[in-house]
Amino acid sequence: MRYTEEEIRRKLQLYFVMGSNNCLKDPEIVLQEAIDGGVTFFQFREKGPGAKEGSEKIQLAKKLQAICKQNGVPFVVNDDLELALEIDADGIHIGQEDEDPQKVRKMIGDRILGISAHNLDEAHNAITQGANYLGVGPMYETVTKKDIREVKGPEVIVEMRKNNLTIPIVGIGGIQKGLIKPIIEAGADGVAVISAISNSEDPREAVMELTEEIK
Ligand code: TZP
Ligand code: MG
Repeated sequence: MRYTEEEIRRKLQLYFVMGSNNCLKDPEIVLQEAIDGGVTFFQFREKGPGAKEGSEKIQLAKKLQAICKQNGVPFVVNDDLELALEIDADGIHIGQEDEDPQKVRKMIGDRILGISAHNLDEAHNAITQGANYLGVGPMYETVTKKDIREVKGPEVIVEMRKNNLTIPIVGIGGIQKGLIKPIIEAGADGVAVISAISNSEDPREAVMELTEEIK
């Protein structure tokens, strides 16, 4: 592993997920400000309406990766194995409907593999298939992602911890200021957010406010 399990766990504290269409201003500026505020992990998720493709997507990925590198923030790519390997990302995040995790693990070697899990069964499977961390959600209602599963809240993380799953976990989905405590108390190592940071006029300030709730 390039990152140990405990390093991943610690870095997951405030996990920023972002693509260009989530941003109110230049994504490079949003990411830099978010990192200045204390973001500890980053996922490049370039999808949905107006998302960049081909060489434009690669160029943006490289720019955001460079910002992460300068700041010691792990950089993972959402569901694009080819891109992750081409730019030598720190890892990849895949959903239940994406590529086969075992195939992905073979391709990425010891890079970070994050898998979305919505219930205990999916969590068990993801761990068996080599996940390094789980993204669990949606915690709350969100408008950022259209094809989401049923909202189960932080309780689904409680269930995973009760069943002795010790893998690093972040809660995701609809997480805004004031909603973080129940997720951490449920046993999550951190929270993953898009709009709470990317839709803020002041991403740095937004991150500082969110971080305050995790500590
Ligand atoms: N996966 C489950 S919910 C979600 C993703 C990518 C969207 C999270 O966005 P937001 O704005 O933090 O609710
Ligand atoms: Mg996906």
